[in-house]
Amino acid sequence: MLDFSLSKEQEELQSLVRRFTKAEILPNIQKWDEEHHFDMGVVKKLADLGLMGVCIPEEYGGAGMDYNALAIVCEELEYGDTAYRTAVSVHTGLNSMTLLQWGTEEQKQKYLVPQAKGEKLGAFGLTEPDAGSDAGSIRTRAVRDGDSYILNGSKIWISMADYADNFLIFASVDPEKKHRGISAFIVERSFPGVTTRPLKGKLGIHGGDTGEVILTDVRVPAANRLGEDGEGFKIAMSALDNGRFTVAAGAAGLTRACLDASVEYAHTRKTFGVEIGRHQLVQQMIAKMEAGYQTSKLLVYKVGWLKNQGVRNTRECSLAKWIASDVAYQSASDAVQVHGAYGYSNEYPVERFLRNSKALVIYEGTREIHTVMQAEYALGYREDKALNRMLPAFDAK
Ligand code: COS
Repeated sequence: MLDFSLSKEQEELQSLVRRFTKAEILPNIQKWDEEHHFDMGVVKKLADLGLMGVCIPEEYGGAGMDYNALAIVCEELEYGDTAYRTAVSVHTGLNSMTLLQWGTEEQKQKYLVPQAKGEKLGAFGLTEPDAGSDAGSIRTRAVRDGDSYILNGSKIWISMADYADNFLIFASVDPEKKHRGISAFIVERSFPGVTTRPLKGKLGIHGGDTGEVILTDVRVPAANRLGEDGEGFKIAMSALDNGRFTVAAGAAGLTRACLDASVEYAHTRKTFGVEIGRHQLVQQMIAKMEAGYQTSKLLVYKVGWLKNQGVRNTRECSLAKWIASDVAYQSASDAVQVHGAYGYSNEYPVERFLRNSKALVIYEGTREIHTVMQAEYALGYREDKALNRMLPAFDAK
């Protein structure tokens, strides 16, 4: 059966997050963006509503909804601002869902439960100054020492670095084995030797937190290793299958924000004696936003549908992330164009949309990485193997 409708529960969730964004984010976001302020009060309220672990099963402290519920949360939050969707992406998509997929029961009880409840915040540390797209080349080292590992290295472009309680850190236990020598570790901020510092000078997401995580002789118990030694690269990639899903869903929200702002402006601004919405070249930009929004949503919900069945969705997720982020970037650029000179100033939100949208085409796999992946799938050079641990299917009981 093919069903494009939202369930009653999903509709209620959508209207809850829509109201939340309208009340808590939209009235403040321009000021927060100007002041480079990330508001933890918003995260606290999201946690109180159960939205920091919406698709985590109830037995692990989450709201127990399906994976498309996470897409709904991300779309609605990014309608307000990319910063808050990014917080959910790293906390739920990249960290908590990875614990759900790969964690032992003990690790889930200790780390996933408080994260799903939003009592603790999670982040994800893969990227390094010299390893972004080429994630298999990370240099952070983990050396076994009795029943722990000693970690040294640094991670960069880490969203929520300054606020997270727990990091999922990827480090090499055997550099000669390249990507097969990487392991994954749950690292608490409180572990001696962990320091973070914010990154300055970003083009966009001024209302969000991005930083560096520096690890200096950090002793991590072996019990905090996720999966086996050498499984870290697969764990990172499977985490990205969830993170990219949240980015794609958020991108749809950003595109909808561009569309709504452009439609409103096109009705109010007049040139040549008519509102600019009557001009066909403006209509063309608006039509492309509408088509892009609908296309993005179809791709995103298909990925959620696959996740609900517990099947691998790397290919579909990469496609959704690539298309939805490209659409958001193009829509934001066109939204500025529709607004003309006013769009170039912060009197209207579209300049923020344009600055924020650029991040979407870069993080969690650049446009170019996803283009190559799609070509490799189509050409038969890339094939997804079965994994020993899958994200659990959604049990609709
Ligand atoms: N889930 C689980 N395992 C995966 C996987 C996934 N989604 N994707 C790949 N793997 C496994 C493969 O099965 C392969 O296993 P074996 O070693 O047993 O053969 C291994 O990981 C290596 O995969 P692959 O051959 O696909 O690696 P490549 O070097 O060809 O490509 C790309 C990897 C470029 C696709 C990858 O490095 C990538 O996505 N880079 C972008 C990183 C990124 O998004 N960074 C953003 C960080 S967050 S801001």
